Amino acid sequence: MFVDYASVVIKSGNGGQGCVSFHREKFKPNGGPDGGDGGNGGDVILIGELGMNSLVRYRYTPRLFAKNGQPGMGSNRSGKKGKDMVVKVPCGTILRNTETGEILCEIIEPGTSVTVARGGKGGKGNQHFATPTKQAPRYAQPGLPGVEFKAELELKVMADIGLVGLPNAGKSSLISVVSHATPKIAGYPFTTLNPVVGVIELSEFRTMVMADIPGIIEGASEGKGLGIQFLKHVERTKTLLFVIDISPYADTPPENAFEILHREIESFGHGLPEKPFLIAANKTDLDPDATCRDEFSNHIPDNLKEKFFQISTATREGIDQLITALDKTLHDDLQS
Ligand SMILES: Nc1nc2c(ncn2[C@@H]2O[C@H](COP(=O)(O)OP(=O)(O)OP(=O)(O)O)[C@@H](O)[C@H]2O)c(=O)[nH]1
Ligand SMILES: [Mg+2]
Repeated sequence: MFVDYASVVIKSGNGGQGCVSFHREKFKPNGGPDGGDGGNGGDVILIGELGMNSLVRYRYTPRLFAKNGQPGMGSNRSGKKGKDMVVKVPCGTILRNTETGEILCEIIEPGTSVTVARGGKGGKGNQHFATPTKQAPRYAQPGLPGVEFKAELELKVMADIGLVGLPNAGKSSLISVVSHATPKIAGYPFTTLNPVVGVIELSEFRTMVMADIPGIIEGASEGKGLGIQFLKHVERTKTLLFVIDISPYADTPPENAFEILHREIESFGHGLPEKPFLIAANKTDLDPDATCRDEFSNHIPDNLKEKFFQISTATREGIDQLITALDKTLHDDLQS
């Protein structure tokens, strides 16, 4: 199941109580105050996790509670800090306060961490309150309470490039050859059920992020197949890449596939039809004499010819040229 939404309760830990205690030792009456401080309560921290692509675990464990700080003890021993609650989330997750609707944070990069609820401060032990006139204070601070609120986690996959294609076109195969992503690949439709994100390494330490989403079929906008709700995951991408199976074994002729994809994107709207795009004609290894791809290419209007790339994820033919072109499209988009 792919879950891109979870209602949770966030609670940071309470600070531990400061301690009232006096030093005791044989033959040393009236030892001074030695009550230790309470430990601070644990924080609730969101952290972006590479390779995670669903919020499903928070449907089952919605209570994101950090631990309370331990109380202080005698002999100046401080209480332990409460354990933080580290909440791993997929990149592209936002956290919203349910009551106010305020967006508290957005995790974009893997490894980014944001403290969303700070633990209460531990109380000071009585050792801090001794004064020349009051050498035996019987007072220590209580710990401060943590914070608690209801919130919503919501995921929208973040990527530069969104792969759009019919089932079996080879979208997952493409992301697996250009990045370290390891999606499931198989020769039956709807192999991909959850969006998968892969990072493509370019020269000079630059990267671009690609999102593989489930296949779209004709009528998806009316709910056929897995529907088009997954297109919302490419809403935030800058460029779309239509992946089209041009092999003689394709279930749908490539020119029809291209039209279907365009129609479904139009029905979905949300800015997708206006996005720049490229077309990857995949599985050229199954078209050795180039008849299929030439025929498809003849159907492509002249003004789209420069967007047309022939690739094979099996032999890697044309992959480097495609990556270079995607990089350029992103670059041009940035400058415009
Ligand atoms: N010969 C050949 N087979 C390919 C190529 N690319 C993908 N395939 C095969 O096509 C089938 C479908 O590949 P996937 O990558 O799972 O396709 P998909 O578009 O992700 O499919 P869904 O997730 O179902 O939408 C698999 O059996 C792949 O091995 C290619 O370039 N050449
Ligand atoms: Mg797939």
